[in-house]
Amino acid sequence: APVKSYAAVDLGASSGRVMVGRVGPDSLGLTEAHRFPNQPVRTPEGLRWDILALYGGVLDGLRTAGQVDSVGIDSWAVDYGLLDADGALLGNPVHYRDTRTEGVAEKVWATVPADELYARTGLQYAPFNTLYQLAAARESAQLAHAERLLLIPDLLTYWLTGEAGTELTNASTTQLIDPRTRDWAHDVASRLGIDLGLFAPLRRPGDPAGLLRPEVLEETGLTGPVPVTTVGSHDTASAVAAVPATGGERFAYICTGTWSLAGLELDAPVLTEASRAANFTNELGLDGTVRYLRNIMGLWLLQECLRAWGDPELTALLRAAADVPPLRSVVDAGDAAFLAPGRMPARIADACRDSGQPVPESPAEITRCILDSLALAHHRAITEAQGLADHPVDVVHIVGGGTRNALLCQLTADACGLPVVAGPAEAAALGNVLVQARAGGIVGDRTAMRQLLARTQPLERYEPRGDTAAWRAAQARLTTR
Ligand code: ADP
Ligand code: LRH
Repeated sequence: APVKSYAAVDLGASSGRVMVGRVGPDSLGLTEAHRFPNQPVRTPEGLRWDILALYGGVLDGLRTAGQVDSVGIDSWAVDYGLLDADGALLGNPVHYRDTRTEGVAEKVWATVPADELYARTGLQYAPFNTLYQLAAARESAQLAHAERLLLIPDLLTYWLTGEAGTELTNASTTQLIDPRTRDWAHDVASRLGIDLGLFAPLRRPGDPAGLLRPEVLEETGLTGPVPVTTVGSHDTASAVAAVPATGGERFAYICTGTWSLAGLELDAPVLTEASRAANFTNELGLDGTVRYLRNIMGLWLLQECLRAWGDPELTALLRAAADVPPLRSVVDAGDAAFLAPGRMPARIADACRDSGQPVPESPAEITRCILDSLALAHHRAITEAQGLADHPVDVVHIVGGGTRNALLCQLTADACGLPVVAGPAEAAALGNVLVQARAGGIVGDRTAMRQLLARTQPLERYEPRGDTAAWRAAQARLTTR
């Protein structure tokens, strides 16, 4: 039986990687060709992605990956580059943690009220949704000169192939898509003066996205033609596609990395007022599915602390955190107050003090506070999602880099009172690879993709320990202030 090779470019907020997946009808292997840091830069204008360094990393990775049957690209959501009439990039893409969107939402809601916006787009409120970024940029010279807007994976695809498109799962994070029709919300855009003509035509996972340009072939040493295939270009869409749930399982998922994205895969969006109040989002997944989930600050909290502490060794720190008494103090890991970079240990200490809890001091204590808080937020999101969507689950799948953190996985099982199946760690890359393989006819439908993952990927199972009373008490310390 044929085995094909696919390059998955997966750009996370903390690192970018080019992975090579080898897929046969009953086999799936993944190796890392190249990993490179993703280091945003604070310029006089604000926080910017170093898009040229990322593109350089992609080219280096493709060179190392060697000859492949196809290439797919996914990255973090919502951000974009603007192109002028010549197709040239206008400035460095703005980072979603940049402060330019502060206070913008209120202005948007004066035109389209928040409840109406939710009913039309199903998207959570987050200051960085593309809609608010575009509203913030409204008067800018850059936007005035722009002819095209390309989301980050679409921008890199354009640089690799010369062809422009807008991939649907990632487009669903702009807040300009109607999750019921899976098409643009034209009325919302026009009322806000957002020109949907900036966006290239919609593409769906599996659609062809062009061929590597001759210059790219030359630079990477690959022999053409090498097609680029549209994948679930939102990293979370690719990661959810790679949840190794076996048929019939009633599951919730948590994609853990810089963020924790915790929720359910549904057939239809939940657009109720209760869902809006709980700030759940309805993003689009593979094959018209809905990713009904909540954004939780995730391991960003720990990443920022590590940076403040001069990057100590993680394994030793996690071992020490495991020995700290549990649930001494917790913070609300869903609180957007933790969005911006900087001073993270102090901000966590402040949040504990303000809620009348002991203040964690050592790195081990602060790390334990973060992991307890994430587990608590995971539990809360999964519990609320089940209620709001009327969709009970029996098991929680954790995928992404956080599966390498056994303490976090165990605490999540404990807090949820449910078994956790952890893995794969490189879920986004695997989802990316499998959509390419499906387009190439190597694997079948979504269920077949998941069964292949469950058969081939190493997974870790965590059973819940103790009862959930201590977790409920900790939650009460946060919600009854
Ligand atoms: P992103 O895609 O958002 O850049 P990843 O899915 O790569 O994030 O996950 C990165 C996170 O995974 C890190 O912040 C770290 O907390 C965790 N992680 C990575 N490797 C390990 C490890 N060996 N032990 C514990 N945690 C790890
Ligand atoms: C995770 C992610 C998440 C978005 C955020 C901006 O990488 O794509 O799904 O909400 O970045």
